[in-house]
Amino acid sequence: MPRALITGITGQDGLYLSELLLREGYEVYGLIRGQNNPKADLVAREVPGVQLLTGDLTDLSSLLRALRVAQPDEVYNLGAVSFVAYSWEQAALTTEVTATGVLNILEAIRLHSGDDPSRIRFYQASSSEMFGKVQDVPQRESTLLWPRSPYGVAKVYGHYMTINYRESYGMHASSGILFNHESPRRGPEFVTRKVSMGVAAIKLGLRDKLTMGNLDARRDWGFAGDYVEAMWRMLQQPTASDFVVATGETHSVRELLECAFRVAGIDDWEQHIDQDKSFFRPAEVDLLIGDASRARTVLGWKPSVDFEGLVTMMVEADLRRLHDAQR
Ligand code: NDP
Ligand code: GDR
Repeated sequence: MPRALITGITGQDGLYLSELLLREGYEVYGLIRGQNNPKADLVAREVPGVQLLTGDLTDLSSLLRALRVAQPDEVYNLGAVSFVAYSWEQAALTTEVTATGVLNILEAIRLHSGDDPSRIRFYQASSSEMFGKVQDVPQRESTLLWPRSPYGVAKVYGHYMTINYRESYGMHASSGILFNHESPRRGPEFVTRKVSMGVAAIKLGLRDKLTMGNLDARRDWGFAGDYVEAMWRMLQQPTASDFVVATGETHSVRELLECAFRVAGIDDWEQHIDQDKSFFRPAEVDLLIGDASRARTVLGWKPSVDFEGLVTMMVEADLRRLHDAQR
């Protein structure tokens, strides 16, 4: 039975990835931080079968302990301070977790593996946010990185450190440059979920307005369930490398709103939107669109849910959830 250790188990991707690995017959361990993390219940409810180990990406010895217990064949490093807007407010913490945390887990694997650092396969959750002020359209593996947020800068560090451990120690370390991926499990601070929850509340008459930031930003949005499949496929390759994972379609936040209100059967959507400067970012990433040809050719990966399907899935899930909560 293969064994996997996932950091960031309580997040959106941790839940989808552990479902996939359990389906594939893995023994799955998840790293959870804090002495009484309230999301432990969520993990137990959504993915029973995952075994939780206490640890933190900022604490090297806790990572070594987790590796000793889990004895994993594969490690997926999904843990991060992942909300871009927040990274300006806590840039040092973001650096500690999202950048130095990657070094800590790589170093823990190297120390734990003894003579053969390649025996544990490693996945790093890199991000399209590293492309920032984009230098190519669409963005691919070879596009110059130009991050625009403390989060993006931290991810660039983790990305290059992963490549460096691969080249220095022969580790099987791969980096997935994933574009935005969403789902009904997305955190409420991210724009797609903020919109799906807000639209559902407006539809059920629980509120009238949704306050947004920049409506012109464009993102390449896919479904998280598809993207964790790409992570897993990367670690099944004989050699490690880096892959862009994206749908190849881009939509603005305005189009996201139009689509979400349409799904809920509301036509006069602009009446329900306010804008507030506090939701704008000090430096914006205006346009992201990924070229996932390499993932398609080498991994045989392609997305199964399009933009309309994704927004429909999220709005319908929030309508159901709110409706049930009212009963
Ligand atoms: P989430 O924000 O949903 O989850 C982040 C996870 O990191 C949570 O489980 C959180 O734990 C954990 N975490 C935070 N701080 C620490 C720490 N100090 N030590 C250990 N774990 C910690 O993110 P997603 O699931 O959406 O994303 C997964 C990864 O992929 C992240 O690294 C993200 O940056 C990256 N990524 C995401 C994309 C997306 O569109 N979703 C696109 C590209 C990359 P807790 O619950 O305790 O806070
Ligand atoms: P992003 O996702 O920054 O791309 O990072 P987010 O959903 O937060 O923002 C997407 C775009 O929407 C604009 N926007 C708003 N965003 C939020 N959160 N709230 C608003 O009210 C709002 N109005 C407009 C933003 O300005 C931005 O342009 C996500 C995270 O999952 C990262 O961890 C990951 O690496 C990248 O995706 C790829």
